[in-house]
Amino acid sequence: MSLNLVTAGESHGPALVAILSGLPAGLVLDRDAIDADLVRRQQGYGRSPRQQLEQDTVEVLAGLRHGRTLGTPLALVVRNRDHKNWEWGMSPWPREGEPSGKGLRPVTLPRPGHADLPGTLKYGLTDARDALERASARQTAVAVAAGAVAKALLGYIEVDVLGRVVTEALEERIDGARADRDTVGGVVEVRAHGVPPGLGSYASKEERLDARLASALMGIQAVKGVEIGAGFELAERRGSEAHDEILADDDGNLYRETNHAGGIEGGISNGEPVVVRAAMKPLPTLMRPLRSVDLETGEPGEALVERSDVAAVEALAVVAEAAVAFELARAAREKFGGDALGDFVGAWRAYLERIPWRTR
Ligand code: EPS
Repeated sequence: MSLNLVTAGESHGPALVAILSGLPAGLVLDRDAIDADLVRRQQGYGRSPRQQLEQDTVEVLAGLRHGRTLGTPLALVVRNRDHKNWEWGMSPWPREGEPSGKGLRPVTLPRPGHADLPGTLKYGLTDARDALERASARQTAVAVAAGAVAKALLGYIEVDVLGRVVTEALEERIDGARADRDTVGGVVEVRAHGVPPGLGSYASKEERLDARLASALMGIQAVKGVEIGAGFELAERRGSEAHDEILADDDGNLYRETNHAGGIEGGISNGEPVVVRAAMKPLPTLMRPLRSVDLETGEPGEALVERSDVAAVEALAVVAEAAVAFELARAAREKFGGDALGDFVGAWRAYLERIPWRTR
């Protein structure tokens, strides 16, 4: 039994859509809790005026009845309020005579750092908007909704996931960048407490929990670096200072006093908190643009300038939390299975009773 997620949607299209399959039946979903995460993602210092236009809320179109999952695919929708301002520009089938709108003005000056150029080359496009609309981090709204569902499932096995910004003086850096018409990135950390030992496997690289978390985090727009536990710092340490000694309490339950491994050894969770970090590059839409080339004329020019965020690091903390929660929930579904929620929770409980593990 595995959890799967497919999303669709463009930044200024009508809506973002997610289909989640592999949830057990009977999971209680609280719409307010999902919406609360959507609000968290929209907040944060340095976001664009777009966030005043959007008031993200989730709609469930399938897979839920009377607030409980049916064990069938769950269909989530987050609508784009800004779409009404782009309606003609984003129309799938504009009718003759309809106003072209700003969305139809072709984008031909790709922004360094965005998907504009590689997307245009890859898909044989003449308008980089056809690339940037899906590449946009707007898509993370529905991924956060899916992550909130994953967190609801993890709640039943007492796993708690929380993301935060670890970058220092972020607000000052954002103020400075805004004044210079520039952008900044930053670092976020996600910690998951209560993760039982045994999620993931060394059997293949696809099953390794650390590889899966790294892939999930690297899959978020603008992420350029990921580390697990002490990560890159471990390369500087000696083995005796890098590894987490194994201790037993009076009842014979095993625990660690340190967690440099970030809760994962051999691609498997070891019972300690799972700790991961992601580094975000500065956003590529610059009000004082970098050099680019007009793809239509071949002439040098300046990259596209349009409304954007100065930073979205605080949003990344929420998005990364959702990505980690989803991946942990997926690994937990593989380990504990069950068509009904009770089977899933029962398997978790029985497993914990038979292993000598002490939660911190
Ligand atoms: C984004 C550009 C901006 C961001 C957007 C991601 O969009 P707009 O051009 O409409 O202002 O606001 O993020 C969101 C809309 C969001 O909800 O996170 C980009 O180019 O990636």
